[in-house]
Amino acid sequence: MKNSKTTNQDNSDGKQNDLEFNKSSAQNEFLTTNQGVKINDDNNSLKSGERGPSLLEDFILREKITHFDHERIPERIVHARGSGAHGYFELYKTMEKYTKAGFLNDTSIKTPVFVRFSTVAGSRGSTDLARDVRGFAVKFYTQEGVFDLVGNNIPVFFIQDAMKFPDLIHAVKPEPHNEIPQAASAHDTFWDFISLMPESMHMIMWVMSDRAIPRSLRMMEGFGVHTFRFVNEKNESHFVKFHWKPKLGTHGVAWDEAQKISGKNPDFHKQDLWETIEAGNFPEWELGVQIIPESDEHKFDFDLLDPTKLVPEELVPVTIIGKMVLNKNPDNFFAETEQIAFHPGHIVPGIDFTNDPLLQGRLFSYTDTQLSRLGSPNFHEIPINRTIAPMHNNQRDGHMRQEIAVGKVSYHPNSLGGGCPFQAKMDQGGFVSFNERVDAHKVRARSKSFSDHFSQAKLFYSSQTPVEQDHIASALSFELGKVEAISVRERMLGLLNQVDANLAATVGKNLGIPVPKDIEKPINHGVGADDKGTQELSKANQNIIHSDALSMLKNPTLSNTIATRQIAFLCTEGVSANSVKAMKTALQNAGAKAIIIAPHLGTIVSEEGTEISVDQTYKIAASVLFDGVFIPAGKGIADLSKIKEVKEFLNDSYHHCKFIAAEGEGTQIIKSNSDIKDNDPGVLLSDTRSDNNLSVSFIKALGKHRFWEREKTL
Ligand code: HDE
Repeated sequence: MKNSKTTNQDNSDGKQNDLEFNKSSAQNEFLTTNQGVKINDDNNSLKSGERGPSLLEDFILREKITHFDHERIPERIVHARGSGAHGYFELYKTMEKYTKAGFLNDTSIKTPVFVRFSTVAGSRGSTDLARDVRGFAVKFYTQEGVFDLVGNNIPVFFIQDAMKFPDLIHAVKPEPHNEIPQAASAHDTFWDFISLMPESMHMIMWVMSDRAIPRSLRMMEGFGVHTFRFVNEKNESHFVKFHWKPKLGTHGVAWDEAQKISGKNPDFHKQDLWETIEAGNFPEWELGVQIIPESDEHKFDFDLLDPTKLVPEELVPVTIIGKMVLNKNPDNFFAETEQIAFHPGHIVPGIDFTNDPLLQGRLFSYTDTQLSRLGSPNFHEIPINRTIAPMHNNQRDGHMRQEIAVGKVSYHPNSLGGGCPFQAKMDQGGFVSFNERVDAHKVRARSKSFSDHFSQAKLFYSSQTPVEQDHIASALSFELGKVEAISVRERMLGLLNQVDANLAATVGKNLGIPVPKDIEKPINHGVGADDKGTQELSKANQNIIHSDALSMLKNPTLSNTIATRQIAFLCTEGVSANSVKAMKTALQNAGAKAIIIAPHLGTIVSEEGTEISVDQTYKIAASVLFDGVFIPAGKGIADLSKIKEVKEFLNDSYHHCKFIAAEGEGTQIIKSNSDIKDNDPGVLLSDTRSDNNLSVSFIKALGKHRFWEREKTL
């Protein structure tokens, strides 16, 4: 029954209760075995005499060790490294013109969600700051069943057909003979594969950009990647692309910084997400859709079914329809973040698939993978995976079945069970696939309309600012510099040359090899046999050579907020408490956090004689873990020059293009550092103590995130 679609029911509570039911706490309880027998001694195994052999009959020891032996489950074959959070989705305006999905029709419904962010290539224990695509998977617990939007932070993908996915992943994972390198694409097998797959060039531009090294999971865009369908009550279909736009803007870090963060704090993103949610600074994203009428399917000079292409926002604007707020950390990482099972095939009435051949392959893969990862077709019964919609069917048994299905009828049709459970008609909320007409020959081929691999790679590259283009060239030089096979490097230069000749020349110079004149023919994937693709596309975006939305620095939705940014205050005994307080208050009022760093923990005594609590020492703190740095005034501040970590801190901040501010005596620390140019516009100095103008300009500067222009002077 389509029962509660129009009711104003707070579903977030519904899900919480469902999960609550499975929670356990040992507070004020006896220790027991799994069978509920109270344990008298949990420190000693049962032995034949105090110094004798352990006895096989020790059911308590055996139960404990056996359970321990099986605590690990296989990690995800891709996206193993992840961080998750609970939250909710709220709709701003009804989308009923396009879709009948209840949670996208009724603005009074608050839909609970669980989101899992991930890297792709690394193992479960790998670093957060690997250069990689980030998974952005959202499970909506809607009143009509579970809808999973299993996307990435990049709107396109490496390959066009599911057939190539195992090859792509084999190529990027550590090389099989020596299991090196972990969580990195900078190695021969990855670039060998890519150099033979021109269709990956658009995605490669994104992965070599700073999108692949985000500052925070909270500062990434998300994309559904494939074209999906919205289907309305009249059974009309529109194509739809999904976008998540972060309220905090989209920001990356410097590559050298990413590598250092991986050493200083490999859990940087996981911890950042956890701590901001604990602090009540709930991250938010707005959900946007690009909607394309069925009649416009062939209007573009790319194919909507090709997952290596995006629809430029200049051609089809993104309409913002709602927001997602993440407001609760999981209680148990394993039970929730690890056991959650996403699937692009989890859709609800009103949403449907297209024939994107990558999406079609995914529709098989995700149930299949849970069978080996979670071990049973009953993974939907794990609390985090349960639907909040009523669930009844004739599926039975299997490993670890939780439900006790009563009665003898487990088949349809039946008369002995009164015909229950009933099939739902379409107007009762039954899912009916969109009745797309398909009339074609059975072929193993790729559509001709998929064969332009470079136009959008060029569009992406040319839409970047010069700084962003430099970062792409540096990333490619790093990655290909780690490749040993010269032939692979050469082949890559040939492909890059088709994106941008200057880019290829810069990378070639760094690699010490000329850009090859004869470009190797791309591998032929059997393009051209499909009848649909032979249609002439009408080249609607031929004129788009620039799209600001593709650049992180020019993106019109760029946010200048400094909310939740971490600013390091370099302090020591004799620092001015007034100077610290004035800047700290100004930053806090703007939503940022001041972290007091000093030679020792506990408290330091200020110039004014008051005590200041210390958050971190110079042994723990590192510039790469902060967004900006401030050196306060104070008679004792000159002592900072005696602390060797301070120089490293400031130099790293400077090299990573962070904004640096100092006032009063603090300015001397900058002026005496020969590695820092004190006339650099990103270095803000003031001789005045507790300078209000300084804090105003520092906050404004921090809102720009980085002073990337400095790179030219380094
Ligand atoms: Fe996935 N992918 N994928 N993928 N994917 C998995 O499913 C797969 C693809 C994505 O946080 C696996 O439960 C195939 C595109 C995310 O749990 C697996 C193909 C996009 C996550 C799988 C793709 C994604 C996965 C591994 C090509 C962006 C993590 C464990 C046909 C739109 C979800 C699992 C989480 C996870 C297969 C391509 C996103 C093996 C076969 C394109 C965010 O089933």
